[in-house]
Amino acid sequence: MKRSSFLQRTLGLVGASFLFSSFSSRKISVDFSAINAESSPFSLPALPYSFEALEPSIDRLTMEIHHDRHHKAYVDNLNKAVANTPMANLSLEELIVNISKYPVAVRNNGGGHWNHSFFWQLLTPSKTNPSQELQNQIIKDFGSIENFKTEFTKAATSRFGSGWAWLIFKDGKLIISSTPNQDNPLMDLADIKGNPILGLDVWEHAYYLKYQNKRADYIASFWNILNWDFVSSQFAKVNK
Ligand code: MN3
Repeated sequence: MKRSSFLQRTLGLVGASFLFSSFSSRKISVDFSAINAESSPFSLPALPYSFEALEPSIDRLTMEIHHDRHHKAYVDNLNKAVANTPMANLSLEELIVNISKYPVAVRNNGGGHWNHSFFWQLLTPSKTNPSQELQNQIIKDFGSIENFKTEFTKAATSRFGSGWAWLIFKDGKLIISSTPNQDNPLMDLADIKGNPILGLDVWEHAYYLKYQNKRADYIASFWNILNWDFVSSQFAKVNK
């Protein structure tokens, strides 16, 4: 399969699915296929909820700084890194899947833009549950939902320094992995490559104001605001 179709399958219909999902309260619908196909100049996507919507799990100020400053900086620095180079003509998807060819500033900031655009969709103030299809796969690969959460929490807790924990689908199986910095499993240089269906930002900037050094407490709260509808939609696209 061509890499572009691989990515389109992973992310292409997210925007459309949101329009008809339980997200009717969303103020703005983000079309992930548009983000994937975006090229320079890149832009900061709006959050699909208000800054305070995820309280008390994630506080308003953390969300505001995380989105308006950190994510914006990735976008701005990505634009600077590709300006006046042949990379300015490439889509975010094309940069990410061949990231080993490009400068480290593109890896860090392109990864930062992709990962955060993905992450905002993974959070919701609404109560959601995994689809039956996804539940079955989790039980098959991890024994139970609770055991999956335990294993994912271990990966997220033990990632040293800054990075991400991921749930990816690869060769018919769900696998937990983690990456350093702003790398992700779509990058050609990832240790474990695959389709991400869930990712958790464990950089201190994601939780330090409220949780200080207690990353485990942040991860425990994450399960309360995880958007299982989005994870399920991602899984449905890659499980074909
Ligand atoms: Mn972050």
